[in-house]
Amino acid sequence: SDTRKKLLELFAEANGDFISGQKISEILGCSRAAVWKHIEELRKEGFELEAVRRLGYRIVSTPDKVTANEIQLGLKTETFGHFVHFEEEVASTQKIALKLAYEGAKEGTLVISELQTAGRGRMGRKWFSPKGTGIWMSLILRPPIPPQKAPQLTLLTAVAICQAIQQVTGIVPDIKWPNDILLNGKKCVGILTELQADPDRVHSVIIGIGVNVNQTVEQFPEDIRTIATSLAIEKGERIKRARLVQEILLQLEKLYHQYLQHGFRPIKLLWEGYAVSIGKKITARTLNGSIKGTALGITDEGLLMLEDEDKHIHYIHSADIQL
Ligand code: BTX
Repeated sequence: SDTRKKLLELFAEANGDFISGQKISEILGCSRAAVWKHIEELRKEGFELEAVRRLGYRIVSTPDKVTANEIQLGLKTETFGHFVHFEEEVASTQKIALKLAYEGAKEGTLVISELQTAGRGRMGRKWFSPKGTGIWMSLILRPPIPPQKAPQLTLLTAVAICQAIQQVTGIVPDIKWPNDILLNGKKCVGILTELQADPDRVHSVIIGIGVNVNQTVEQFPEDIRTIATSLAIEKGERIKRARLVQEILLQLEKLYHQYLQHGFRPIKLLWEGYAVSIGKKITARTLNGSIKGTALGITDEGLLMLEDEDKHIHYIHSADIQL
């Protein structure tokens, strides 16, 4: 609710200091009893709040949850994440975001869950999304761009996530074209962009983001244990997921505005700074077969340029890359 949002903003501004019950009720325009009720609800969600007579309330600690409250406490974006649709458990956040987009949800609407029972990867693959350990979220965008430019948003998202990971953990990740983010060569993030469009106009783009945050090695299923990792494994400590969500939203919003104003060029330069495959010999497995060659870079549209042994350059829209 709006009152709840204001209350969380107050606590964020107070930065761990006390705020008097009187002041809260004045600013929120509600009774002291109503303030108390909101405080009780936050406690039920796992927020630890201290109440001291005469001093008022202060937040001692926040739970490691990804509820709307957790995400909005201290969120610095202009619009991204200002509306959050949270559920404890979903089949896939993509499905919900698609439905909300269809019903007219605003740009920047975020769908997020603690657990996905049918998390989706690309080309019908599965994305493993266990409870309470990762970030499983979908963001609704409505970019005024022609549909063929939509793949650029996948690359933009990858850059934003790398910047956010760097901000929060100090670790510098690598990007493998088009949508993998790697730490020490293992996959830590997956991005899935789904487009709803007419031939000449984009209705919405759903940006699906999966980040392995606090999983231990044993918590990965055996078939991906050697190829997957989490931030906690690489960093050696747990990370507050909501904090990372906030940073991802902030970096995404910044890059998105930059992109709409200045186009893909500046994003491309940032992307190349994180890319591992460029200049290397790789194999690209596409739906029409495999191509071996040297990755020259990406085009201004975001396609991969691959030079084969006959010096022929292939422009690739979608593939899996083996280094
Ligand atoms: P992808 O097709 O590039 O990667 C999927 C492949 O990655 C799987 O086949 C498997 O080998 C491996 N994999 C599966 N789960 C994990 C994991 N947790 N960590 C590392 N590797 C894994 C990538 O697809 C796009 C994933 C997007 C996921 C988000 S989560 C929120 C949103 N909702 C939803 O259903 N999907 C997106």
